[in-house]
Amino acid sequence: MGDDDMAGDRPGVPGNPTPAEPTPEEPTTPHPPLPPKPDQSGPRPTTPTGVRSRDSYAAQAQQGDWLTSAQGARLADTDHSLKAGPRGPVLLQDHHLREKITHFDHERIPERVVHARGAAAHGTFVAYGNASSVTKAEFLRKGVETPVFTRFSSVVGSRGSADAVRDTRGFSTKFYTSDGVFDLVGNNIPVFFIQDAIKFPDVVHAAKPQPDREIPQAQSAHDTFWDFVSLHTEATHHTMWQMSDRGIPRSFRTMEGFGIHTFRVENADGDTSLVKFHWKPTAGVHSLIWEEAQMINGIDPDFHRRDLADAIEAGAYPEWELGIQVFPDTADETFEGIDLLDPTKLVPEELVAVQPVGKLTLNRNPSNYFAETEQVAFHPGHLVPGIDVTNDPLLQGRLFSYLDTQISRLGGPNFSQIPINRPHCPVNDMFRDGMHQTAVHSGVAPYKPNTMDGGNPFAADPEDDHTFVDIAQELPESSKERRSPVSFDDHFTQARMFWLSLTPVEQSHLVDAFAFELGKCWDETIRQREVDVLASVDADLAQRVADGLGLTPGKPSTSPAEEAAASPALSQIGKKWPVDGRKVGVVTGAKTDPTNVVAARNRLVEAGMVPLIIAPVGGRIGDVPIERTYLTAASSEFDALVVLDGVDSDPVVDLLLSEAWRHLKFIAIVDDSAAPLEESGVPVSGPGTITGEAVREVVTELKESLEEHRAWSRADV
Ligand code: HDE
Repeated sequence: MGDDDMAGDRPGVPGNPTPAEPTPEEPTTPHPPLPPKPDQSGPRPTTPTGVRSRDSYAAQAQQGDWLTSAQGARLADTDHSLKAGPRGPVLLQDHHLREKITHFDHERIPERVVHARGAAAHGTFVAYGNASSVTKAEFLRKGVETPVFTRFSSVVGSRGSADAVRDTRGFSTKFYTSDGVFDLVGNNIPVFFIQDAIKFPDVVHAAKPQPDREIPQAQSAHDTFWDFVSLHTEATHHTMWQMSDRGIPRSFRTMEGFGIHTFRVENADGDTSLVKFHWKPTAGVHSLIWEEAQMINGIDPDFHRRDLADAIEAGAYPEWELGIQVFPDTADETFEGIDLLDPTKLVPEELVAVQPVGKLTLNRNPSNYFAETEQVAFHPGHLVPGIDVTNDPLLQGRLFSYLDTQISRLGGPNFSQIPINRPHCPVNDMFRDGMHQTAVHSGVAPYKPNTMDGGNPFAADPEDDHTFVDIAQELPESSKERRSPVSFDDHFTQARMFWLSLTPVEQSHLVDAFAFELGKCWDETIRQREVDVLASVDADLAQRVADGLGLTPGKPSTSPAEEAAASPALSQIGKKWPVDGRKVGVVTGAKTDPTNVVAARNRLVEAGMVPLIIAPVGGRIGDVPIERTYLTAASSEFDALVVLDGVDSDPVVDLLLSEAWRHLKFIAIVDDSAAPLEESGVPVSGPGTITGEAVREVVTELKESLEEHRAWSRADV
């Protein structure tokens, strides 16, 4: 039998599944002539940032042009139940009514127990090739392009919760590689709450809404959360990140991602290394301001979801570089005293640089939320040749959990046959039957060894780089026990490192977040206990949080933080980033010169930003459409404001300007627009205020300023 025969990838080879055929575009039975299609030449539905392509609607349409039953019978009426006369009772024999309602009754599946609220997109990943020195993973070979599906999520809230809550975010990518599916299921925070998977139900039960009243939704600002984390101090490092600006990202597009755990990789020569995965957004790492986030949750609960979809729709494709930190695979799995198996620790980039190994571009929105974003099933055990797990006890537990949860969420063991989960390479797994089986398997011998199907499937060659072989690892002699390594005991030093790495304005946000969250706890002993925990991290931090709560910090624990060096890479402030896709509100008034409106729009577009024209009422100014009226404009939608000439004072304009000011947004003023500013109490020449005679001048200066994201010099710290 030749190599080709052994490939085992063709339908019809005994034992192979016949892959479910893609749904045909057209029904197979001939139609009588169809009625003319409805006129679709009218204006297209628009999204806030642009025109939605008709294709995305077309893709949602079902096959054919007729309304049919689930069995394909054409229907003439789906608006009326079958009744004994127009005023009579509904008849049990109404099979269409019963079929329609029965299906509707079962439309919901269990939401994810964590990460229920999410948004996703399709894209591609292109490898730079430099990772091949440490891993033989095919998708990391130079120039290889791999289709991907990435899902972002919050953790605590339920499926309908708001996007801009203070929480950790999930960042999961499914790589459909030619060697099988690889899932990188990470977060936007590089460390985790717990060190051992057995504590996951505890931390999640503590963070979820309290069981008596099922409140608060999607918040950690409540007693049970702080009760748990103040007692379980290994959570401290993660909690510091969550209370920092990282807990309220500006956009999924401006989040870093982290695989958290250390993975073991193997190159083509059989050499192994330990690696940590990082995602670096090309748009920079940016966050919201807490008051702004709270407003957004009321004004636009879909803020992150909308931002991702709109950006892709507008062609501003979100991008990240995948990076790796590489460590020698030593017997103690430790680097410079940092235990690489402890998921509450990171390795500062100043010690080991993050090397970019490829680029992810998200360029297509899902056609159907449920089919794709809801049904996608990630699993850290979806590995490819060249990448393997380590003994991190958190990762080990995840290897059980993700498969297990899909069985109840997706209704059985065949979830990998759902289109979004299907590998893009041949599958010949000998798994048979089960709920929702869609493959029509041929052959009679789904067992091994066999002769009945000619021996198929055949074991792959372990020497072949495309075969998954578990990377061998010698284990030290040990006893069976429930215990963590002593090196896991330091809960505070890296929390202190994080605190020391933040700029003063970031530190003050973190202090305010602790004071806010603990201030929402009813039980004073819980507030006090967390302040005492912070005393083990840093005395200044603990004192400032205590001041906000009217408390006095207790003594540090017997094993407080050791001296720590700052890691400047952990701060989000001080760098410059591209401004592409940033939204700028252009405030106009009844007397604004239309030529200035055109100029502002054109200059902002040329500079890569997205202008949104705001006017007292809707319509057009000259040829320029008005995108927001004084009724629909909200400051939280804009990264900056440009105020044009001829704007009269108005309560809405006052509010827009004063909120933008409080939230450290740049405000650019053209010509004689000082009057509305004075009315709103915004200083005309304060930090982050740009004034100029001409539109060109202020837009140029605005672009340079916005590269720093916010007017940090305005912050009151
Ligand atoms: Fe998860 N996690 N997790 N988790 N996790 C799930 O799987 C779990 C952990 C993460 O967009 C669930 O399909 C355990 C760390 C993301 O679909 C579940 C433990 C990290 C997502 C589950 C962890 C994550 C999940 C719920 C402790 C960052 C969303 C539904 C060992 C590295 C994926 C599902 C998506 C989802 C279990 C810890 C990230 C229940 C037991 C650490 C991004 O299986």
